[in-house]
Amino acid sequence: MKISLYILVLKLIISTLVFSIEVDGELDDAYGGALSVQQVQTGFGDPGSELDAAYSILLADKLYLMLAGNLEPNFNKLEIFIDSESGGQNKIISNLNSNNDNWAEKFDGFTFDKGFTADYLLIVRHGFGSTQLDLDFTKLGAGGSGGMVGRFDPINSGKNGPFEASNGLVIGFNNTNSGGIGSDQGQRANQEEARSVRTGTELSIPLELIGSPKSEIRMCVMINGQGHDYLSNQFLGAMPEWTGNLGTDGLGGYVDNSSLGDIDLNDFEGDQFFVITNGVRSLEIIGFDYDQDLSNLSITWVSNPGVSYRLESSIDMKSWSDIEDGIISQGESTTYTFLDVEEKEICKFFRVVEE
Ligand SMILES: [Ca+2]
Ligand SMILES: [Ca+2]
Ligand SMILES: [Ca+2]
Ligand SMILES: [Ca+2]
Repeated sequence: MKISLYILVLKLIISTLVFSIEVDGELDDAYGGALSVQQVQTGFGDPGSELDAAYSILLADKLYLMLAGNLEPNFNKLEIFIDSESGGQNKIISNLNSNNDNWAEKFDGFTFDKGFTADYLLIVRHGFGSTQLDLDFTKLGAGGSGGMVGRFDPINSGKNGPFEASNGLVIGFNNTNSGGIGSDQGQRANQEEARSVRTGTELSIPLELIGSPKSEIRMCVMINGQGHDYLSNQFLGAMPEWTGNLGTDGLGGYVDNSSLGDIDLNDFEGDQFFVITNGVRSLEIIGFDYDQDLSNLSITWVSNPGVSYRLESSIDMKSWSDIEDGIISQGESTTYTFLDVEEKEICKFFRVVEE
C-alpha cells in the first residue's frame, strides 16, 4: 500500500501549490535525492565550470532536470545527450546529424558507453559577462534537425528564469555557486560538498519533444570547451578518480582542426550516463485548488494509469476517514474535487492511498 501525505493549513491553501517545480536554476525539494554525483574535481576552474550533481523528476508530461554546478561565462558548452528512444547513435556520425553550432563535426567518431544510444542533444552556452544564455536543441539522425531555440539575458532581465524557448523547453540558470567540488583536477571530489550545491542549470523538457518515452530515459551530461573540441573531466555519470580533462584526444591534449573521434567512453570506468526511471511513478500530491465561493477543494496527485485511489482526511493524523474511495486514475495525474470542510476547522490533513 502506498500512501502520500500532505498537511494542509486552510488559511494558506487559496494561493498554495505544493510540490511544483520552479524552473529558476535552484534545486527544489520535490526533486528528491541526486541521481548522479560528481566523483572528480574539475579541470575547468573553481568557480569556473563544474558539474556537482544531477536531479530529475517527471511531472505532468514534463521531465525536469537540475544540474547543480557552474558554467563559466566564456561560452564553454554544457552538453546534454538524451537517450529516450530505441535506436540512435552510440557512436556519433557527423554527416547523419544537424551541425548546429558546429557540434556534430567536432563529435564525429565520439563513442558513448555501451547501452547509450543518443537521440537528442541540448547545448547550453553562456557568455558576455552572463548577459547571454543560449539554448540549442537537436534531434539526432536522419530527418532530425537542430538549432538555437532561445537566447536569454539573465543579467538585464534581472531573473534566473523561467526562460521559455520557442519549442516548449524552459531553462533556469543560477551561476552563483561558490562551493561544491574543488579544482585539484582529477582528485577525488568531496561528494558531500557536491550534494550541498543547490544552484545551476535547470530545465523543463516536454516529454513529447523527446519522443514521449514510456520506459527509462538515459542522460550523458558533459562540459566542453567553447569549440566543442576540448572536453573537461566533468561528466555525469561521473568519470573515475584521477581522470583529468579529456581534451581533444582523450589524454588532455588540444588538437587543432580535429574531432573528438579518439574518445570512447568505454575506456573510462563506469557508466558516463545516468538513468531516469519513467515507469511506475511515485505517489505524490502535486496540487490544490480551492474555490472560495463554492467551497470546493480539488486535490491533484501523480498517478499511474489503471489503478484506483482512496482519499482520506484527518484532524489529528491519528484517525482517518474516507472522503471517497474507488477513485479511478485519470492517467499520469488525477484530480478529485469535493465539497470542503466547515469554516471552524482551521487545520486538516489529507492523504491519498493507492488501493
Ligand atoms: Ca528550481
Ligand atoms: Ca536511443
Ligand atoms: Ca566548486
Ligand atoms: Ca565508461
